[in-house]
Amino acid sequence: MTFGTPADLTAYRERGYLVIPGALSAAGVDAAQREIERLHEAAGEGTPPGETTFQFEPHADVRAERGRPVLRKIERTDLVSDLFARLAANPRVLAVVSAILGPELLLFRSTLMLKPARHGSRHGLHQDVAYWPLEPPEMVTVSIAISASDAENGCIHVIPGSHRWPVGEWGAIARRDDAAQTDRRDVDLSQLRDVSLDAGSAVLFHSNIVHGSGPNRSDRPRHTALYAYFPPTARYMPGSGDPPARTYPVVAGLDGRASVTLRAGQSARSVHQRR
Ligand SMILES: O=C(O)CCC(=O)C(=O)O
Repeated sequence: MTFGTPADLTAYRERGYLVIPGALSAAGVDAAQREIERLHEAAGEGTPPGETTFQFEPHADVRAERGRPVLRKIERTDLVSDLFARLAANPRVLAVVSAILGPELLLFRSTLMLKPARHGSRHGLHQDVAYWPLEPPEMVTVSIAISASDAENGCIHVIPGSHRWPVGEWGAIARRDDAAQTDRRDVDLSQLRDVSLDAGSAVLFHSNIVHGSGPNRSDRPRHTALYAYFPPTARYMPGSGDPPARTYPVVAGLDGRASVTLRAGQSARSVHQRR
């Protein structure tokens, strides 16, 4: 099946998101699920040095269950897992992302969002660009379902078309299961749409779209591998909580270099040309 057709891109531009069926084969899903098991064991041994972080589920009443840590997410999976590093360059996903952002791509995030059975908490509504230090804020996130996801186990939900809204303030993202999806009064929650996915399918969304996810009230886990991509023209504009420089992996282009370190005001294009 071809992805990234003109019709797909028109749908993406209108709604701000697009489902990519079958990004991963059944064997690919099995391997990713086994890798998540392995990472849970690594998390039990403590967070490795560097940028990778294992974040425990803040709203679970236990830190571990049956000997396994109850994790909410793992950031910079590309540094601790060859499998999740390679998955960032999944050809079906990259075909669509490069049709939107261009052929040269860097990775802003490589994250596992984890919702163990009965534990994953609510992810409040937000726009990613409100938190990300890149200008212009034209990025694409892809969330690849490693387990089937639906409203019962806390799938992603989006407000179609909200990628055209101005960037707003959203408050806390990690929320208790019984908390509201947002504290904002001006957001019409009847517009929210659940994006159910089969294991191996993916949803690609604009970095300005209003989205979040529900709690996991089921006996099934809901795990997803999330990648955010940006083009080499985007400039690093650190806010007060950001480091003065950050190194980003290159996924495609820039003459095959592995990563680029950006200081305030720099883009990967300007740094690469100066080599
Ligand atoms: O996958 C989820 O549960 C939500 C992820 C999300 O909204 C984000 O990381 O920006």
